Amino acid sequence: MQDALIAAIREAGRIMRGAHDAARTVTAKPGEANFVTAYDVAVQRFLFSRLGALYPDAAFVGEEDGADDVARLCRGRAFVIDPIDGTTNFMRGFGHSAVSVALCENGEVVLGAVYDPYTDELFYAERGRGARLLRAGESSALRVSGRPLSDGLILFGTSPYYADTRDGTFAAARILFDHALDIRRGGSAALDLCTIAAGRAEVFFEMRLSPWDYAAGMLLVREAGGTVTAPDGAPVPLERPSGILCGNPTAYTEAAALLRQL
Ligand code: 2AM
Ligand code: CA
Repeated sequence: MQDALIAAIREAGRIMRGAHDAARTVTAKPGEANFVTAYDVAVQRFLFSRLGALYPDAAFVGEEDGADDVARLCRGRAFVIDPIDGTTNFMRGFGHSAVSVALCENGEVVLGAVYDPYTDELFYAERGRGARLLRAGESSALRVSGRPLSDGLILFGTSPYYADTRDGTFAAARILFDHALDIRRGGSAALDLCTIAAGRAEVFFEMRLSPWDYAAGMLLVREAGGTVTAPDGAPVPLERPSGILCGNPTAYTEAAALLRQL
């Protein structure tokens, strides 16, 4: 079953990778910097149909289906899918976007997979069984780094479609930058979470995201030994949008203390 699921996600990534006319298929969704391409819709349809055949008892919630049914993620089995996380990068040919798939059971994420078709890296976790990186036919364990904040790379997202988060975002970025090695802004929350899980950076935050952006990556960070909460330390819900603060346990604790000062 897992092999078939992983094969479906890789195939979804190939659909993305094969897009050479993405910019021409863009339509705007409500809100600033909120776009959808024909590929977002096609990849989501492909995954709903392929995974629906593999898991006939599961419900499906996706970024592009318009039906705001995230409450469904807390009942029974349900997939939550972002067909292309990092759509703005995808439209511009920036080469940093991913397919994100999470399986939830009664409000808990039990499986998370994020595939970057540009690097061919597939980040995979099952609850209680650790997180792995599958690449070029090899599988290796994912582990967060042990670096403190002072030696840390900080990843963040700007939630550009929500004007009310801007001051808080840049105040947080500034205070973390002052206490860390440097900052990065990549444009795909799912890949940011995987970058923390892989120990390539130390802290990630974004003030407002949707469950399809973070469900899979959140499990990956936790299974790799990291800590994930909302920016104020509260638990992250699955049934509504939330901010995210995560990192290796040491850097997370230091970052959370700094954000409490704001
Ligand atoms: P997307 O590309 O799938 O839309 C960038 O700041 C991160 O925020 C990306 O992971 C992006 O995902 C996500 N994002 C974009 N628009 C959003 C919206 N309206 N609500 C929540 N998250 C969004
Ligand atoms: Ca998306």
